Amino acid sequence: DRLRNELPRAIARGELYVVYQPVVEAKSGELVSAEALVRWRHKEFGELSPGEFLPVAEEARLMPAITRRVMEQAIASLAAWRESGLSLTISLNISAQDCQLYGDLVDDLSRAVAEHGVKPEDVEIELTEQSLMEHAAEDLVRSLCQRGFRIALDDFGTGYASLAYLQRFQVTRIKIDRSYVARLYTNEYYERLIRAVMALAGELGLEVTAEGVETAEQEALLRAIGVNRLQGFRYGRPVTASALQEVAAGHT
Ligand code: G
Ligand code: G
Ligand code: MN
Ligand code: NA
Repeated sequence: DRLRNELPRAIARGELYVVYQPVVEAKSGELVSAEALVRWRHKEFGELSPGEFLPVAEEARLMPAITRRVMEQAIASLAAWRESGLSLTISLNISAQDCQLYGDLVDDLSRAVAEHGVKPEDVEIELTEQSLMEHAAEDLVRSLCQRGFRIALDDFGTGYASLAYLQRFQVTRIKIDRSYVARLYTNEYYERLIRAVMALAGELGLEVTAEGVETAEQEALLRAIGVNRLQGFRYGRPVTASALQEVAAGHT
């Protein structure tokens, strides 16, 4: 189909770009981090979301080419924020296909942070349970940790064998999938589930971020439960790097 044919050139021409969604500290409400999310500015179709073109990229085995550019742009943005006095961290999504095919990922990422003068500790890599099931994931995660990058388990609760993976991989953060947050007030079960995740995280010394926070009620409950960080439309939609800087200015 058309997207499939156009994607390689779109990547080469830089039609893919990165937007950043704010992440706040639950206690203070302070902006502390941002998640990098890829977009495609298509000449005819306008802005395409990952849901529309990442499946095409997977099929064409183009995820590593995309991830390379997302990493480069995101690290450059992180450096720009920090130069302007904004002390944020950043998180990047790595797909299962990256684990399989992107052999130079850690080298490329290390080079990017070195070139831009940022610390690996300020870069968090989000992997899904599906990614961790890849054979190559164990070496990849170990090598990322050795270089000082942080590891987050994304979309927590939507995959398999989460508990085993928390032990086996050096995960430092769990991101609770937004489907759980969305159901918080529809069913008491979900509140108990998030409390259970917090207890588990406490035992294992992990931090927890809740995704998809939209309402004041959700925020109040998640804060009361002790979730560390909050992300969602309540704090902002994904925006360009410079727009995030303005969000931060309004924040303080
Ligand atoms: O930005 P949006 O809310 O539409 O993101 C949809 C999904 O696409 C998210 O679940 C996210 O994990 C995934 N995604 C967004 N950007 C990237 C990226 O750069 N790499 C990978 N692997 N996944 C991404
Ligand atoms: O990495 P992940 O797959 O979780 O990507 C986050 C996705 O969730 C993005 O597509 C983003 O646009 C979306 N998103 C972020 N915040 C919210 C929110 O508060 N509500 C909803 N419905 N979606 C959100
Ligand atoms: Mn994510
Ligand atoms: Na997620």
